[in-house]
Amino acid sequence: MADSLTIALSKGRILQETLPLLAHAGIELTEDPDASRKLVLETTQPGVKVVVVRATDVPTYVEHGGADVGVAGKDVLMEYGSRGLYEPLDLRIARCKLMVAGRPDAAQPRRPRVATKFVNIARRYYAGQGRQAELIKLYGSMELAPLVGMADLIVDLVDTGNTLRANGLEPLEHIADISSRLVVNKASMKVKHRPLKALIGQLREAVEGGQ
Ligand code: PRT
Ligand code: MG
Repeated sequence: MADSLTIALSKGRILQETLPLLAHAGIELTEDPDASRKLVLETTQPGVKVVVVRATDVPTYVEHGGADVGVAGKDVLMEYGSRGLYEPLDLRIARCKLMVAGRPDAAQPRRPRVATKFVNIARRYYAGQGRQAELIKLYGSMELAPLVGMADLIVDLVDTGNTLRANGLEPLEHIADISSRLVVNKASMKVKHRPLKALIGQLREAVEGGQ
């Protein structure tokens, strides 16, 4: 029982990019997650399960013991506030940048309206710079807000920049470099120290091997 582990992952790029790292640790899914509607997936290691949750729910599952470990973007962790979690390893996957973006030549008011799903990050960023901003919370498609005149700026993740460009926006200020991190439940780290230490070690090896 002490060797059982539950791993929280989100579907999409985090699942896809984490699976090769887990394979290096000898953990492989026994069924195709894309072909399955199951939320609990068995693996080739008896006792080791993968649970599939929303990306923004990963820290909650891990902090509250719904999973022993998880993989979450640094953006999600910065927004969540990850004091209740250990963050032992940068997996260097799902990399992108958190940026302020807007129309290339728009004059900015002294107190711009900033639309974002990252309101905590944006609040800290503007406060840290001693600048004012009116934050508007959205849950997706932030790029739309400046186009319909609802916001002057957005704070969003940028990878290739194609999404911004397609909407007549450009990156203006860099807030943080983002990659996904392994997070661990604090109680699990004590109670399941041996299997977790082994897992973290093998994942570190996979990351450093450039997998
Ligand atoms: O989709 P869902 O609402 O379920 O959740 P989610 O959007 O949080 O999950 P998902 O799987 O889309 O993203 C999970 C994690 O991947 C994020 O928390 C980031 O840490 C990381 N990541 C890496 C990205 C990107 N790259 C990325 N490009 N997450 C989102 N994007 C989006 C971005 O928001 C924008 O809409 O892609 C668009 C920009 O991409 P480019 O290439 O056009 O610049
Ligand atoms: Mg998404």
